[in-house]
Amino acid sequence: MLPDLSGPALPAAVLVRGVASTMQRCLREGPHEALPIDVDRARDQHAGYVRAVRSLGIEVHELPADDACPDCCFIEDTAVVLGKAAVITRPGAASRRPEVVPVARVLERWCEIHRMQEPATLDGGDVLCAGRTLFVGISARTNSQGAEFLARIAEMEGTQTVTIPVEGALHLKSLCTLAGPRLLLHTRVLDPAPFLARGLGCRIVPDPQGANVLTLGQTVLVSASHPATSDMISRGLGLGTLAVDVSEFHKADGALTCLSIRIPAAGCWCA
Ligand code: CIR
Repeated sequence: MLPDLSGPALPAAVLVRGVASTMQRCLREGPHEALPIDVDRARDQHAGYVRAVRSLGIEVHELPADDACPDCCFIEDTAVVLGKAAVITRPGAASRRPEVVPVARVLERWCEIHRMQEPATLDGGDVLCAGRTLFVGISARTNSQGAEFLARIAEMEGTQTVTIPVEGALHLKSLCTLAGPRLLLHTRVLDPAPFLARGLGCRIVPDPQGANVLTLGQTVLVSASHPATSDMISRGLGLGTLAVDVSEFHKADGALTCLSIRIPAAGCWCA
């Protein structure tokens, strides 16, 4: 079934995963790499994120953290849900591969499962679904075999795939996300040409690290660390925003989308 692009794009449910007590040992290479991570604060912020999602009337399923997986709260990277299909990824970082096991077990309840195999690698942070087009970043974490695997499943769901080379950022969605099925918010360093070519409107966000927002229905969740971006979205674009403090996750190269997997309602698009 092709997704309905006129609807409110509210996911049927969202999966999140708790913060490991070992989170200080997570993978990091971004601008905040040297800053210590406060795990208790990260847990409070995670609870705030869950509250914000629930406040929109969305059902949230929380998987417990695993201390053997310091990055486990970044659940987005472990699976991509497309219509009735869920692709269980093979994350680009070997240390993150065990994270997929409990995620697959939960998604099995709702979706038809497709497991990515070696040598394919893909992180969900590299996948941006804009209505009937899937943009997949080819990055240090996602290779062309991973993108091809996903493209085959997407095609069965009526969605075409376009690959985008990602440089100077961890994932494609570190550089751009959607404020609606046809509106891309991106940083200055991303070339919008492939998105414009497929009919998307493109707007630059003022904060260099501010492009990762999470659109849920009519509301755009924005990091409280990026007030100028929030202002641009609310005043400039006239969209409803909700500021969420995710500063501890920024220190680990994460932001808003990475903390959840969105399960679209039947026949609907969601970010
Ligand atoms: C990592 O390097 O894999 C984690 N520390 C951060 C992952 C963020 N994921 C995402 O934005 N989708």
